Formats: sequence, structure tokens, C-alpha cells
Amino acid sequence: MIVEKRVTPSERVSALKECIDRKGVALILEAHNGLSGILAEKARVQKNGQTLEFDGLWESSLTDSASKGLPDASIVGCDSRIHTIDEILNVTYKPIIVDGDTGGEPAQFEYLVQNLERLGVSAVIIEDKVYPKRNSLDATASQTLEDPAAFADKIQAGKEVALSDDFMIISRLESLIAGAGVADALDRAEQYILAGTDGIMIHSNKSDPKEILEFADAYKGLCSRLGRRPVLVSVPTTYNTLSDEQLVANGFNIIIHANHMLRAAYKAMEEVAATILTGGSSLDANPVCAPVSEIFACVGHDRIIRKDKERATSKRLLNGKASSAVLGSGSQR
Ligand code: SPV
Ligand code: MG
Repeated sequence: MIVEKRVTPSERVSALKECIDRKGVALILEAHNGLSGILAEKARVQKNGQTLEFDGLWESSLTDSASKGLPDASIVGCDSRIHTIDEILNVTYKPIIVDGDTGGEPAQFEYLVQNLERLGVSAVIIEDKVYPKRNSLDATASQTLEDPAAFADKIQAGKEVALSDDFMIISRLESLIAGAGVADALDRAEQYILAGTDGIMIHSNKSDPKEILEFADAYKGLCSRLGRRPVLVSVPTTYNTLSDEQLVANGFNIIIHANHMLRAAYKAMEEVAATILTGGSSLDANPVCAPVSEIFACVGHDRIIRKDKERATSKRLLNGKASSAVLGSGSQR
């Protein structure tokens, strides 16, 4: 699709920070390919006289991997992730936050930062676990935390190679995922803030938001002691009894709904496959499928057809003018 609102990569890099400066918060939805990126970006609802929309997109390691039929366990390589990121960037205009997993070793992270910034990504989030990591939502997986000083060095290395101050490097604390508690998370947050991080993401896989709220409360004191407050990020997948509004009230500046487009697509695909098998034709599946015309419009097919017609009309007009000019010049002789 030809994106309606075009932006340059550098305008796009700055767009996330601008959004947070303007509104205090960025509401982000996951995308795992071009089509889900378009849908996440163009979603609009009317509520209490206001138009609601997402401010940007999350390119998730879980859903990028799952959409390739692979587990989120450092299996999908960097080049493949970059390919997906570029695919989404190509058809959207809103800011993108990339899930950088552990970021690899500092030299790998430097290349990742350079590459993402060049493409127009606004932020990368890396997590303080050791490579190869396991997805954080699996509470049964063993999770090993990175040495905080080594992680702080990696953050610093990334900050040094980023060209724009607007490109954000966000540190993701995995202390609660590894069972190390809020005090460990705060201690690590301090080290990462001193290393120059642009944001802190506190992650949890519990349904009870108690620890998250405890961290958010203590974060205020930590930041006022350090004299700097990097943005605070939440991924409320498991503790989604807490609304976005409540998260904002507790100091969160970026809220990422991290996997819902993929999970919704999964259910819809499963349902349609079963419906076709059961019905013995695809007739019963019609109500759960978007019309092809809608897909055409969404991905820009309609625009091509309209342009084809316009070009054919102007060619006919030109040919008409040319032949009447020839006829005209002939009749003068
Ligand atoms: C992802 O979306 O890949 C994330 C968030 O890293 S989570 O799956 O909750 O770990
Ligand atoms: Mg991930």
C-alpha cells in the first residue's frame, strides 16, 4: 500500500518522543507483518465525543516468531527480524518500538541500534536476561538475569552510536519475571538510568499488578533522587484488569499491548479452517471472512486500478489530440 501520510525515517524516529512530550503517554499496539501494521495503525473508534487511535506499533519477538511458526527463544535471527520491521515500516507512518530481545553482546547491539535508527524506528527495548532468552510470559521457564553492570555497559554502547537524541534505548527489567523482586528491579533501574537509558520497562507475568504498582510508586522517588526521569513502560498482558488510564495515573508513559493482533488472527484462522471442514464448502465461512474488496482497499489494490484507469484515459486523450493534429495538418496541405 502507498502510505497516505508519508514521513522520512528521521521524522519518524522523533515521532515517539514528540508524542510523549505532547500527550504524556504513547499507546502502542503490536504488529507482526505489513497487514497487521496497517490495521493497528488505522484503527479508530469514537468514544465520548473523541476519536481514539493508537500512537504507534510494537514489533514483538513473540509474535514475529510465532507468525513464522517458531518459538520466541532466540531462534529467529536479527536479519529476519529486520526484514519484518522493514515490511511494517514500508506500509505505515506511525512510530515503531522494536523488541530487541537481549540486544546480544555490545558490538551486536551497536549494529542493531545503527540499523534501526537508519530505518526510522523510534525506540528499541532490550531486556536484562542472558542470551539465549526464553519468552517472559512462560512462568515455568527458567529465566537467568544478566549481570546489571554488563547490561548497563550495553546501554551505554548503544547510546554512543545513536545519531539522534530522539532515538530511544529502553531498558527492560526482568527481575519480577525471574522472581528476584521489586528491590532488585529498583537497584537495576538505578544502574541503567546512570548509564543513560531513555526509558525503563518493568515487566511482570503475574495477573496481580501489585508488584508493578509498587515499582511505579518507588520509581518516582528513585528518579527524583537521581534528578532524571526516563519514561516508564508497561506491557500489561497478564495484569490487564488495570486499565490504560490507571497505568497513566500511576506514572506509565508507554503502554504496549504486545501480542493481541497475532492472538486474534490465530483464533480467527483456527475458526475459519474448522468452519470450512465442517460445512464442506466455504459458504458458512463467509460471515467470518472480510470481503476480498476490503482487502483490496486496505493494501492499495484499488488505488492501482484507479491509477491504471486515469493513465488509460490520459493516454486516449493524448492519442486523440495527436491524431486530430495529424489530420488537421493533413487537411491544410
Ligand atoms: C514480546 O512481545 O515479544 C515481548 C513481551 O517481549 S512478552 O512476550 O510479554 O515477553
Ligand atoms: Mg519479546
